[in-house]
Amino acid sequence: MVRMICLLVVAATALHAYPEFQKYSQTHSGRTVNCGMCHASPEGPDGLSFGQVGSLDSVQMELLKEARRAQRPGMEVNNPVLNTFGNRLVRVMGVRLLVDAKKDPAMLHFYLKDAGDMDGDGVTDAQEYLDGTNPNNRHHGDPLVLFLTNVQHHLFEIVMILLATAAGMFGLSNLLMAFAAGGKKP
Ligand SMILES: [Ca+2]
Repeated sequence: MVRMICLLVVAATALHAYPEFQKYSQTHSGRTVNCGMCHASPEGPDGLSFGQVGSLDSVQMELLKEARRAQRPGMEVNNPVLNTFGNRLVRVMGVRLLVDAKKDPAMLHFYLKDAGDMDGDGVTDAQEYLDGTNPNNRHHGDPLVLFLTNVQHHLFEIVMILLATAAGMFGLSNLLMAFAAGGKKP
């Protein structure tokens, strides 16, 4: 009986899935994008596993319902079947705009343009959506882009280390020359 209720809940929630965004991100980037970009479970919201609708307790079900009522942008939500990025999407756009954007998934990039860089890897959430990388994971992305971004972020420290190294080598060189000069007989 409990399992049947869970399956009914799962069937109902399928209406709220957003595979259009996953498909767009995948097509645009050429990367494989799973549901874990926005959802707590990489398998998506529908199912009985952890992070899926069928596994939620009564408190989490209330949070889910509350998040689905967040029609307007700017409302704080904590949907247990979404991850941090997914909840941010709902907060930035609201459910109504999100549903509208399913018709034109490229619009998600437009709405996210001021949403920042959630994982702090230097690549904006909007760009990660286009790149098909995980906005929740600062280590997931094009290695060259992440490397250049990190260099940019730590440029001051890198310059300081290079200057200290150069000064150290200059000092060592002078010291060795002094030793060499001191060892010569007059
Ligand atoms: Ca990022």
